[in-house]
Amino acid sequence: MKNEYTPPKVWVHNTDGGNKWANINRPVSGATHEQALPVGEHALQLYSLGTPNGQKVTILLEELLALGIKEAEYDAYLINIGEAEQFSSGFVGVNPNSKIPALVDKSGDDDVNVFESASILVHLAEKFGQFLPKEGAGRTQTFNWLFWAQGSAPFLGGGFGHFYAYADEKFEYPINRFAMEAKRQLDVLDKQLAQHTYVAGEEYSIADMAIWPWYGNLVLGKLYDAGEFLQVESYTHIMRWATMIAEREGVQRGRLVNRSFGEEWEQVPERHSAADIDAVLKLKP
Ligand SMILES: N[C@@H](CCC(=O)N[C@@H](CS)C(=O)NCC(=O)O)C(=O)O
Repeated sequence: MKNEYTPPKVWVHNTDGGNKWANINRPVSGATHEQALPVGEHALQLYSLGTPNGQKVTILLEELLALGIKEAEYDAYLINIGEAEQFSSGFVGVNPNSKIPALVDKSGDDDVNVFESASILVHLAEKFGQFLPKEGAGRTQTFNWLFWAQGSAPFLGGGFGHFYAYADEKFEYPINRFAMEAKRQLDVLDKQLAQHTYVAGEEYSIADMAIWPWYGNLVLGKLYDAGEFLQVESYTHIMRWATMIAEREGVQRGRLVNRSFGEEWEQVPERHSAADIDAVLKLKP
């Protein structure tokens, strides 16, 4: 394929020609404006959006609440990344990396800021003693797959999803490269799920909660509309697992939180109590 672009000697930030998603980023970090974050009444304050990375955390919180753990009650505020809200001074104060999800745990003497979705999952799983084995091979296996998700999903989202679904122009080279990697990852996961009920073994864990929002949503046709292109039906073990996880009440509730897109019955932009989700689920056809 002919390369039409010759990189200049020094890269220059060019905002022409990008789409909405290309243009929200800058080559520097830090706040662009002064704006404090809202704070609710619960010990856990979540600042997020219902993308796959955001869903990981709200699924875990709803699973903890489903177990009857009242200390897992949380306020979830919407951070609209399309409107640059991740660059407010308040958000940057919690997460210097300006990406959702971010959590403030106010349960102790000092507030604890937690960012990176996997760090939030581990923080909450350890705090409440759930969904992460306390020791041994099961704990390591859970971490293996949790970190697999953190390392792999950016190729699915930032790579395949960006070029296949979001980029205004479709380029063969990056779509080919990232489709191949997405299918390789799906094959890795399919083979693991051929041997085990859940991703990290026979127990449901934070590894499933990290992986389902990306790879589960993808095979169930809820991400990028790429099912036919990637032939997702052929990953029968992922399909079995994705369908089983989708039936969990905690997952059905958690995936709606901080969602401001999709069907009306799927949107719970802010959550302060169970009633916020109940009210929206009543609209489900
Ligand atoms: N590795 C991070 C990735 C988080 C991430 O990429 N968040 C995206 C939304 S899914 C975001 O906030 N993007 C805003 C931006 O890039 O400015 C995590 O797992 O928490």
